[in-house]
Amino acid sequence: MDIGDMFLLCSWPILGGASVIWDRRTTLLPLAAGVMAAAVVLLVEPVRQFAYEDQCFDLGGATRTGRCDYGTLRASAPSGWRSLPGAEAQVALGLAKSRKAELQRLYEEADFDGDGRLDEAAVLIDEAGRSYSLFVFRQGARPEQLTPPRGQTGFADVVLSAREGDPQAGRAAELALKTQSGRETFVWDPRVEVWRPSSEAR
Ligand SMILES: [Ca+2]
Repeated sequence: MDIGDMFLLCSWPILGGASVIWDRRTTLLPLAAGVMAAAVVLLVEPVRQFAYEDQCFDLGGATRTGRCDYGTLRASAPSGWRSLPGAEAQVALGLAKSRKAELQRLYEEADFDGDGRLDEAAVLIDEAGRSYSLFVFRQGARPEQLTPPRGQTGFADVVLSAREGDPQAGRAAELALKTQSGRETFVWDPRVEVWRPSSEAR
């Protein structure tokens, strides 16, 4: 046995051990990567959900079963129209469904005419899915359509907001529809019981 054979004989256990470690590493590496990916998902998802709930709350909604909810229209929608949450409304109009769309506010509830009864306002979608329009449902009154039907263009940016009137402060109720091109405001005139439109540039 020469020096070369001696070296091979001595190094064999070392090489063998190294190969076992390497085999384990090749087996453990994907496992470790999987565990890390799962940990990231487990950490990121609650943070994402918390941010979504926070946004929903800031917009005046509440999350139910993980989705933002602004309330449901109790009044009967006029024939040919329906009230849908943001994401469903976007899909009905042929737009892509998205998490952001779930935060789109299309419903408001307040006492607009100051008679002590809660009234409702909603952006409704026509049954054919071709247009949307703003309606008000005051208790004891017929539904009022405040805007003409409009197509899907810019609908993803539409947001409804309302402000209850305060007769003591001389402030009338107001409905606002934020759109792509600006903000349309409708002010309640209690003397003649009509909504007066006024447009403001963004
Ligand atoms: Ca009322």
